[in-house]
Amino acid sequence: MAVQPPSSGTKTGTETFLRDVIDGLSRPQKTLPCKYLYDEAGSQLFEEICELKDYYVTRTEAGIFAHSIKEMAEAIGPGALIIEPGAGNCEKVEPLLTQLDSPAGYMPMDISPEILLSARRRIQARLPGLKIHAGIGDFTKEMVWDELPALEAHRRVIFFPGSTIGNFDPEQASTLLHRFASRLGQGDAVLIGTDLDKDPIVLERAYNDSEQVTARFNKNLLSRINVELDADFDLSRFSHRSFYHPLRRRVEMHLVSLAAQTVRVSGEDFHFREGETIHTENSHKYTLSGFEKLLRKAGFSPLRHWSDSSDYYAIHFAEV
Ligand code: AVJ
Repeated sequence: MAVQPPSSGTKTGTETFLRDVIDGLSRPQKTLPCKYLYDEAGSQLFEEICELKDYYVTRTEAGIFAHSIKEMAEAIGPGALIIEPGAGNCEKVEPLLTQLDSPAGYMPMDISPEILLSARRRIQARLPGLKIHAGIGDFTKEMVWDELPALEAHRRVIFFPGSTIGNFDPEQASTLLHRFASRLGQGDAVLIGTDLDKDPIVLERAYNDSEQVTARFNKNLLSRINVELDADFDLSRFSHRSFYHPLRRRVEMHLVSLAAQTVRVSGEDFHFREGETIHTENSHKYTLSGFEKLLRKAGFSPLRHWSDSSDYYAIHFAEV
């Protein structure tokens, strides 16, 4: 497998992180980009979230894959190249790769080289003949896409499970889908998972789990900033809050300042009023028709979808 190093001549990860944090904390509604929740500790906590009884998302999606993987592989057809933005440990794609008729290759991309490398070893051991090319970088940036080699394939399929698209607001999601479409050609496709709109009680329980793992996941972002950006967030003076916003059709995750306080980040002071929040993540929920509309707007034709019996979650297959 070819692993491209992050291109030189650009800002380092820490510089970009600092700039994003300063920028986010300087706004009237303080905010931090949710991608920074997933450092090593955060990714581990997220894996714990996925196992929680209260968090139905991962389990439900896994059930749909388990039930319908053959149909998905048939819909994709032979000789396909699978591209996975934000692949992480590449666990979700494995059953699909195993099921596909003579896949042309697999291209995972992720910001974490360590996780990609160990995933590559695992998948290559299981599928020795499969061509794997990993791209290291942020899939919302063009660069990592440019670094992927052009492999011959009957059809290219962007695999985007896990309701990651839900982290983007509809406008950004539309931009991302457009970008996917622009990287594909006629007859290429996406296989993409979305969490569906549902009873707010179920939603709020999923993001305020009784074991407080989500709270630790959220607050880990502050620890990370303390360590990596020389900051002095007092974790005991912030608390986790998640709620469903019905008009925006999304779960919002925030950190609430429990007192009036000043926090210093790399020598810069940020003031918090008591009760003021930092908005750390959105998790958008779609209706089937709402997401199909978004796909159409981005240039895709939705061909079919698979969902669970409660319609909690859907996996869409759409063609350019
Ligand atoms: C990884 C974006 C799918 O929105 O459900 C879970 C992240 N945040 N609990 C989601 C998350 C808090 C998760 N996604």
